[in-house]
Amino acid sequence: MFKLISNCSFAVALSAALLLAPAFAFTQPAATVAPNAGITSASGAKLINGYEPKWWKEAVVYQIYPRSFQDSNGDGIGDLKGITSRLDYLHKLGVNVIWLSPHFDSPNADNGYDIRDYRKVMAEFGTMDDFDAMLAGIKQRHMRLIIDLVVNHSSDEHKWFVESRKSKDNPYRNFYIWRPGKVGPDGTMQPPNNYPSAFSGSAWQYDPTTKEYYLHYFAVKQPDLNWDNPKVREEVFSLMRFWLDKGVDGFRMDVIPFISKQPGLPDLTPEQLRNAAAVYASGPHLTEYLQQMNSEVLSKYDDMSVGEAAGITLAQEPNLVDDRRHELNEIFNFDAIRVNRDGRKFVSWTLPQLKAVYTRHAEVLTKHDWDTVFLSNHDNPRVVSTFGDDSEKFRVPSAKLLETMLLTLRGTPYIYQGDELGMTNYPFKTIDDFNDIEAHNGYKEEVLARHAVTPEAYVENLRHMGRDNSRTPMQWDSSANAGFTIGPNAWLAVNPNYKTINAAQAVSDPDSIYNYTARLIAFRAKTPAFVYGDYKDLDPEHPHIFAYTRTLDGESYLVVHNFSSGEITYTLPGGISAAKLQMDNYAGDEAQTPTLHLKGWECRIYKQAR
Ligand code: TEU
Ligand code: CA
Repeated sequence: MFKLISNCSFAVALSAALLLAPAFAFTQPAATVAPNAGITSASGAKLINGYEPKWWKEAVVYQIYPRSFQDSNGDGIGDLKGITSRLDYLHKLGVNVIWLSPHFDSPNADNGYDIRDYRKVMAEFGTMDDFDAMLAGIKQRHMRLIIDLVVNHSSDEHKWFVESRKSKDNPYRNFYIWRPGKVGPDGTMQPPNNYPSAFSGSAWQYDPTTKEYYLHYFAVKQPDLNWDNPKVREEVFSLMRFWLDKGVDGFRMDVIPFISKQPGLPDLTPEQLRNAAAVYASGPHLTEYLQQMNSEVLSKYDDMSVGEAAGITLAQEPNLVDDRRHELNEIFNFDAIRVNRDGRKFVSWTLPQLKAVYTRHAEVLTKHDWDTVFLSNHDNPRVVSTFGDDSEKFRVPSAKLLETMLLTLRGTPYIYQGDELGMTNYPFKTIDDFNDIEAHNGYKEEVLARHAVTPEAYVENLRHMGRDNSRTPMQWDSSANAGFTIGPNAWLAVNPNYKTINAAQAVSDPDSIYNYTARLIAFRAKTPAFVYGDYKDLDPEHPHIFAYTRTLDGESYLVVHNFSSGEITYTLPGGISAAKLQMDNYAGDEAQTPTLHLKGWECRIYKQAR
């Protein structure tokens, strides 16, 4: 496997009342914010603390992995009708944008990230009518939908590739990246260069029909599209318009920095081999292709775009998101997720390392840039098991703390399905418990072929890092298969802890992570400081306390987290008074004092006196 270094997350009545408020409070005509008078953006909008207000900056995004969300017909596979049946659950949580992982026709070599037909719904997920009904249900609830644009590669079963591989002079030959092999010193045919695939082995696959190799940065069944061919770009822009014209509100773009390939495709140096993603993400035409996509498609709609930015460093981030460049709105930068891993290997991490990520982001990104905040997704383990404490005693408070952090840091927050329930990693025992192609290919290479690790050590690492941790079915209730399916078998095993950790329990319990998160989202929706406010870490070196302020127009909120299971007495650094408690993940009985007595994994939000 190559190291994708940059990848490669009150009272119930009150919260219900707040949820009736418009979905995007600050950019609605009646702004609740006092913007910096007289300062306007290029588009004429009044700036807020130097930022141009946008609905996608104020959004709280919820990621749905459709295969695992809700099955409606008993085949054990989540589907679009299932999603539609759960929209009220999401609306009550208060999220206002849904990011749907791929729902397109696919042979599922990589669970839909290998697309066979970009204009067709995956048969297992339903029909285009089901999609339209889902979209209508989302709009009815004043939410928005972004879909997954996977166009660095397609499926090898896409008609373009079926044609492309037929002959060297096929009109679609140049839709993909074909090269003759090299003759090795021993006379055998070798791949054109030493590029590694993210899913183990070479990034080249020999195809006997034309006796050439095609490039695939991911699985063999995911051939990379040739973006240097203008016809490929036209096809992509056309399929984007197809979905935008249907009413979707934008795209999450899969490994988008990889679309421009290196001229001549030279071998990677040993140094580059340690971080192939950085080379794959630095092709010379990336800017040109994204600007073309923006001018021909994105700029014509009121949409949002978020790029998955494998291989992009923080310093490079403005090249993709600075609003004067007209490319993307925001990207997923994996700096935070990466603190506990070396490639795909789980390593220990410290709180100062994590805090430093957020400080660096605040320093490097300007008011023309926008950031994302996430700690989990369908490629990463469960947030509470990774950054919190999933023991019985601390699972609930630490999951609430992590949601608090996500929703009060700088940038658009992304909640991955099930994290609002505190769903945990799965107790995998052997490689046979996994579905994920990455897990299986890695096992074949590292355990079976290279004997680099024992089967036990390999599975132990996957228990922490494996992508299937977050892909186990949503836990809806305590009935068989957690209410995910009425059929006998879910496509991937349900976590055995579903009897206690499930949505039915969470929705009915006012103190659940779900209801706490709903209150937090409602609080954020009326508190522009959490969106547009400045960020300051008050105590970067403290090993267990994460304390920061968000300040807008003289209004300041203080957020304090105890990232440990121990009780901590903490005195706020010089001059900071704790002021008025707004939210607490434990029953808030604390006196208002600069010295705080924090329980294990306690977090609080205070409003500071002016
Ligand atoms: O992921 C690309 C990526 O950079 C990863 O996080 C990757 O899945 C992992 O590191 C493999 O080592 C995107 C999608 O999110 C992922 O689900 C797909 O498998 C991949 O692209 C290919 O489409
Ligand atoms: Ca189904």
